[in-house]
Amino acid sequence: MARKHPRPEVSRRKFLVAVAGAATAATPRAGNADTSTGAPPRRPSALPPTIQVAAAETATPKELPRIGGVPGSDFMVDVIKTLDIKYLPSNPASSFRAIHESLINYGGNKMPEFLTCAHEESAVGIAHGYFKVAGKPLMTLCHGTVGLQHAAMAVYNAWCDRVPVIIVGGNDLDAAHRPPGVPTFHSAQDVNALMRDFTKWDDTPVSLQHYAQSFVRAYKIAMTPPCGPVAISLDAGLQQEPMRNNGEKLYIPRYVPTSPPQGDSGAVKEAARLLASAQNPVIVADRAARSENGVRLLVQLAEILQAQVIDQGGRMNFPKTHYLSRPPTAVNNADVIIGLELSDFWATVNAWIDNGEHGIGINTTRIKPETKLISINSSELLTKANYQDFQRFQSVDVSMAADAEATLPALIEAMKAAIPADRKAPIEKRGEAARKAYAEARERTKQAAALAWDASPVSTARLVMETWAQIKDLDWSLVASSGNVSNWPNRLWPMEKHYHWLGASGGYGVGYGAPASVGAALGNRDLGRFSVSIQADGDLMYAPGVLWTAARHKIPLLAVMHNNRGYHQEVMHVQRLSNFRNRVANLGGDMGPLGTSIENPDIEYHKLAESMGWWAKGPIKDPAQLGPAIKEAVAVVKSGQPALVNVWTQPR
Ligand SMILES: Cc1ncc(C[n+]2csc(CCOP(=O)(O)OP(=O)(O)O)c2C)c(N)n1
Ligand SMILES: [Mg+2]
Repeated sequence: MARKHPRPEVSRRKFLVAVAGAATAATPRAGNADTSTGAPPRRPSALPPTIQVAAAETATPKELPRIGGVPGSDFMVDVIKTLDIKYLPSNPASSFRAIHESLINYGGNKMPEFLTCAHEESAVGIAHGYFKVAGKPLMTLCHGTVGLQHAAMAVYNAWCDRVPVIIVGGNDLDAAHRPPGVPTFHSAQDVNALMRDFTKWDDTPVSLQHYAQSFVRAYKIAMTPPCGPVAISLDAGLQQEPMRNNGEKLYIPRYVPTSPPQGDSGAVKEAARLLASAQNPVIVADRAARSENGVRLLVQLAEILQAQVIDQGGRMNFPKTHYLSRPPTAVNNADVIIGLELSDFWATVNAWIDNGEHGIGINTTRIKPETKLISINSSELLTKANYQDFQRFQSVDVSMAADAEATLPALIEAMKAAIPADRKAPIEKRGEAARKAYAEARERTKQAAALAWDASPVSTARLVMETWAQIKDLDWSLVASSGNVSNWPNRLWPMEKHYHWLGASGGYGVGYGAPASVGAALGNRDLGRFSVSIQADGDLMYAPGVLWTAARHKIPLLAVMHNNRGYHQEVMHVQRLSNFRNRVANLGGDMGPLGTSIENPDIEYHKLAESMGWWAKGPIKDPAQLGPAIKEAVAVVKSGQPALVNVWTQPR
């Protein structure tokens, strides 16, 4: 539309002169208050430029010097290209400007391709989600002190979730040569110290050859189970300077993957003996299956024993449609329990009840006193002191510091040899009982899901099942389920393939769901799969800028919102404390105790998403409108775009 009163064209040069003159005339002298109103003196909105600024903005710029030779950061790119790193989600910054320039110009922005991120936490979250689909790590570049501080929580989640991410932090080490001011604020003596407690390894290369070794080593360490994040500090000088002697015979070490640690043969035999003679063996898996093969192996082990399997869901370990799939209470009657990559064995066999008159919880056991415990857990090889992700100490009878998936073939073979002929019939009988229990449990779950089916706001079971109805015929992958929807997807969807469920954040740092979904959807995009996430409101608001990254880089993702207008978990915590203390919780006009609601004003997530290039719809409060809205969104996602449906839901 044409303006009613078009402004006259003002050239920049004339504009500067005009502003300078006006500002000089209008600038009141210090302390010169407007005596008529008593108001303090007003500063002009545009200050006159200094002579230097005016000269810089108006004079012909000086010829820039050209740096001769081959940039050090070009060699760094050569090193990166020997490894299989497809994307580089990152927020740009001067501390790594030299390698940034090499990556996009010398490296052609391929392997890796730069993905523009609005927050370092989003960049690491994207890498986290991507790995769980693709099985390959991504690298991110972070801006020294401030960028790494933003990234830290997401790195902690990756650490707890045993996911490799290569974090490269730009840093200007040379105090005598680095630019003063901002770059110095952003530099540190040891920038990796910030995340040393929750990275597997880190280094500060001081030469290009050192960089080549460190980078390949970092990749190798990150990818060796138990996997984990690694950090490399990247000196600005080393990136920026030309290679000395124009090459000085630098070499790039070859990457050869390390095979995962397998359980000791004696311990495997002992585990097989205990399981073979058990009356009621139970398998518990958390981060056990790293691949489709892991799922297959676990099914094999379970069927040989006709043992019930509890899938704690750190990964997609066991098909939910299998009759041996059981809820966590199945440990109660076990006489032998084998835990595979459990993040918390103590809480698997014990309970902590948030109750008790002295303000501390009560510990109780979930199992019989004589139950034998077996553990295969590679995390034992990765224990550090400060952060408490190793959880409470649990004594077990057979303990293997080994990778579960790598140990399963040997355990399966040992099982076959260990089961005596006269045990085969009772084992078969166990299977029959399990089929019956499984069918009954499914019926109970369906009945529970039907409760409040027509409620408005929408029940979480309805949210999850209306979503299911629209995706069930696609090659789908549930990339994240943030917030708490009473675990309905895992209870109701027929999850069978290893990418049907990717597990949660690891460290329970909220704000994982949105970026990890985008990262996982990126991996699925390249494999031709359909990605869907259940997106909580609280989770999205930590760093919603990742929505823009998804639209910018054409990452198809269906985000169905579990918008309960609150930090509902915290609603319950504060309410519970109010109850303990016999006080009425102060709601301050909201639904939950003060400080726990996300309403008044209600966030219009559909508009938020739309503003960043997503197709979006909402807020949907009437359950009857949900199916058609998701159907529309699915069509958009199939065309290659992200889509969000903002649904008002019940709390859980
Ligand atoms: C980084 C971080 N900050 C705070 C918390 C505490 N916390 C745990 S659950 C939760 C609520 C999250 O809200 P939402 O994602 O909407 O899920 P809901 O509980 O409402 O289903 C919060 C704030 C946390 N775990 N991580
Ligand atoms: Mg919420």
